[in-house]
Amino acid sequence: MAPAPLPALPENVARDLRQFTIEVPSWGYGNSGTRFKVFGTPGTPRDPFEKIADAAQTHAYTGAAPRVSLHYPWDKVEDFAALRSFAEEQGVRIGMINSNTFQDDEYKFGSLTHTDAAVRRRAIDHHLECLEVMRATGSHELKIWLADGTNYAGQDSIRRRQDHLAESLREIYAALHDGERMVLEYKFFEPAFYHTDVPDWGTSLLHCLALGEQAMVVLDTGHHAPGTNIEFIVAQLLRQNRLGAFDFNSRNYADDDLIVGSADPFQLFRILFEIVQQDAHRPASGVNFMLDQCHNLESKIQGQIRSVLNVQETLAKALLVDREALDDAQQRHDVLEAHGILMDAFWTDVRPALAALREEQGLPTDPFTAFRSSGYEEKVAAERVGGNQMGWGA
Ligand code: PSV
Ligand code: MN
Repeated sequence: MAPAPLPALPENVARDLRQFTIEVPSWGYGNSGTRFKVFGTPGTPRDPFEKIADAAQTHAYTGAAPRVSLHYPWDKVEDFAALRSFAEEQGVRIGMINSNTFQDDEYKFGSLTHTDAAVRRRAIDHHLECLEVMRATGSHELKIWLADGTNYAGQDSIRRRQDHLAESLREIYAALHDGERMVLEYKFFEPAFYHTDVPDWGTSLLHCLALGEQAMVVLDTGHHAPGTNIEFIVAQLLRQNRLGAFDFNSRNYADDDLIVGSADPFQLFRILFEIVQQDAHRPASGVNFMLDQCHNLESKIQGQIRSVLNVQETLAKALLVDREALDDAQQRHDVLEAHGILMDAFWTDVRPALAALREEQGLPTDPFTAFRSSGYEEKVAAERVGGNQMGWGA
C-alpha cells in the first residue's frame, strides 16, 4: 500500500527552515572523553582536513550545516588557504575561529587576565594570530572563551583581573577589520572552581558594550547553573542586539556537552521560541547557531546529524506557535490558555512534515538513517589507518 501523503508545513515556516543553518565544530569529529578515559574510534580523523571531510557529511545529509568552526591551534595547518579550498570543494566553508589560551603551561594562572604583562602579551598575540587565520580561511568571526579564573578565595584580585581583561580585549578588538566580529563566551565554572573571569552573560555583555558594536556575547547552553532560565537570557541579549552566537549542547549536571535537545527538549523549545519571537533565527539577524559538542560514546558524524535534526525539529515547533492567539490569551491574562497554546506547538510531531520539506529540497527524507547506511563510516575506517587520531586538545 502506498504511504499516506505527508502533511506540509505552512509556507512561512517552511521558508524559515530552508534558510536556517547550523555551524558544526571541527572538534566534534575528533575523539573526546573525560579525565577518566578518551576512547578511540576506527576512522577518527587524523588531521583537520579529515575533520572537515567528516563535517561535510553532516551538511551533505542535512543540507543545514554549511560551516565548520575551527579551534586554533588544535586545527593548525601549514596552509590555511589550502584548508579553505578543501572545505569549499567539500561543499562547506570555514566558520568561527576559536582561540585557545587554556592548554599552555604559561596560562596556568590566566591568559588575558594574567598578572604578568608578558603572559598577557602572549595571549593577546595569540588572538591577533587567530585574526590572521580568519582572514586566510574566509572567516569573519573570532570566538573567545577563557579558562581564566581562580580556585581559592584570596588567590588573586578579582578586580585587577577584570581590569587586565578589559585592557587585553581592547587591544584585540582594535585589530578587527570592518565586517569582522569578536564573540565572547561565558562559563560559570570549570576549569576554575572558585571564580571565573567571564562567568556570566552580564560580565560578557559589559565587556562587549565597552568594546563596541563588533563585540557580541556567546551563549553556551551548558554554561549555566542548574535551573537557570536560559530563555530569559536569550530574550534579554537579543533585546540589546548583543547575542552573537550560540553553542548548543545538552547538560544534565555540568558542562556535559551532550547532543543538543537530548537532556531537555522542552528547554530547547523554550529557547528557540524566544529566538523566533525576535526573528533571530533568520540569517539577517547575524546570530550564529553553532553546536559545541563532544561525542564520547556515540558515532561522531551520526551524533552531529542527530543534533542538527534535533534543532530543526524544535525550531519547527517553535515556529508553529500560534503567536496571535498567544498574544490574545496573554493580554486577557488567561494563564492556562496561553500556556496551552505553547504546549500544543511543543507536542506537535513535525517529523513527517520536515521529511516532506527535505524531499522537496532533494535531501534524504531521513538524513540520519541515510548516512548510517551510506557506507561512509566503514570506508573511512578502512582508509584511515596509521597516523594519530585527533582528539579534543590535539
Ligand atoms: C568551554 O567549555 C567551551 O564551551 C568553549 O566553547 C571551548 O572553546 C569549547 O568548550 C571546547 O570544546
Ligand atoms: Mn562552548
